[in-house]
Amino acid sequence: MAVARRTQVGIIGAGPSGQLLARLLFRHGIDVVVLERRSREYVEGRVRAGVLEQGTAAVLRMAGAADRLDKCGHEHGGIQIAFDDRMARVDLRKYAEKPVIVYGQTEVTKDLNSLNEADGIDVHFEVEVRGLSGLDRNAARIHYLRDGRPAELVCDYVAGCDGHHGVSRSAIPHGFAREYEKTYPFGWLGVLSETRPAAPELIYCNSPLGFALCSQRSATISRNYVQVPAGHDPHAWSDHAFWEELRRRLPDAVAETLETGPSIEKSIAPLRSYIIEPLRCGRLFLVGDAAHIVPPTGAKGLNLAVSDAAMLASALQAWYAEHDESGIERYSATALERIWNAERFSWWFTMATHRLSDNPFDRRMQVADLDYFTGTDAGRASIAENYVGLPICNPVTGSRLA
Ligand code: FAS
Ligand code: PHB
Repeated sequence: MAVARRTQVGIIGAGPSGQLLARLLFRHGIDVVVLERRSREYVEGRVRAGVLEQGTAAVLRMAGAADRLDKCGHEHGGIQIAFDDRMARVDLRKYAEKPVIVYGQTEVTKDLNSLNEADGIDVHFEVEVRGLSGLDRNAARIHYLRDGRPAELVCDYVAGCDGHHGVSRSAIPHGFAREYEKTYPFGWLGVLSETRPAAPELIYCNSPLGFALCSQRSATISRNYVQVPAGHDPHAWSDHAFWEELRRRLPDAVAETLETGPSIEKSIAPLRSYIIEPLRCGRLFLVGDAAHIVPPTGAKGLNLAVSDAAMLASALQAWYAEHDESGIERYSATALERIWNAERFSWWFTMATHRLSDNPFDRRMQVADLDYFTGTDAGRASIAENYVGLPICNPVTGSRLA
């Protein structure tokens, strides 16, 4: 017999969007329950994003979850773009008046998990949500398995924070939503290593052999990527093969001083652009990767998950505090405006820096594109304002949230 529990907001997924949304709502006295299918160790062990926008840091401060970030995060005032045997710097402070912060997603997740546990927020790991019902009734129901036994969570609203491969989207009736998708014929082979970063700032590299990215987590931990064909097996790549390929793609001056070492983690992320519209279906709201996917080139995925969570939290706070429905009504349109901007930038930056074809014209167009965007004030300002992140808007007031 299913065990029914009641809460105000049921949250599916304890990734960054789910745990942050839970924290923002809890701190406004709203009752939440988070249901996560994986173990806490598994979730915290996933190596993903590395760059936070200032808006993301501001939202984490609002959630009381930025102490370690403010202590250990590294501000980066620029990024390097290497192409056509040259390297161009985009000065983020000059063209967008702010830096980005290098601080791994794993650290954000650990911070949120620890703080939510310390505050007694109702987070359940290793319980798998199987489906939703009642989205158009006076209460929604989340059906899940706990220790193999069926259970139900009855809630006013459901936040689908369950990532691209979650269940929440499947609860949307066929024909209700529109989906937009582009799958790229390549992925990113990423290696985490205890080696000195290749350079003080991130280097995005358009090489005739394919894209490469030199990123970092600290002064002693590097995160490097090379573009590989879709479907490659990360285990087919030895550490030596990875470092040699990365070295071949980097400018000589960087390759010569590259410090190599054993991989701590090695994985391949497929590249995809995806959006579903609208982000609301009755009592269900989609948040983060459950609603959209961007190629990681623009470092937007995690940052969009944070801005969605902040917007939905503001909307639900207005509803529970003043029965003001305006934010709930406007969450989807407000979030989608920022999401489409990030999708465009991530798509553009991917198409400009990755090996797309062997057609010499295509490559020459990429060089002309990067020449313009790194060689003019207008171009550099465009890259900078998108890379540091566009403002986060409050769907209730229409004013700037962060
Ligand atoms: P998440 O996918 O992080 O979390 C969803 C959670 O829901 C998961 O913990 C999952 O276990 C849980 N879940 C799913 N189905 C469930 C069910 N039925 N029941 C209960 N729980 C369920 N972004 C960047 O900016 N830079 C990067 O370099 C980068 N690299 C990435 C590499 C990979 C392999 C992936 C997949 C993503 C990467 N991203 C990157 C994007 C990533 O950071 C996401 O944007 C971010 O994790 C989104 O957070 P969430 O929306 O919380 O989704
Ligand atoms: C990372 O450090 O993992 C990272 C940084 C910037 C990106 C993507 C990934 O655009």
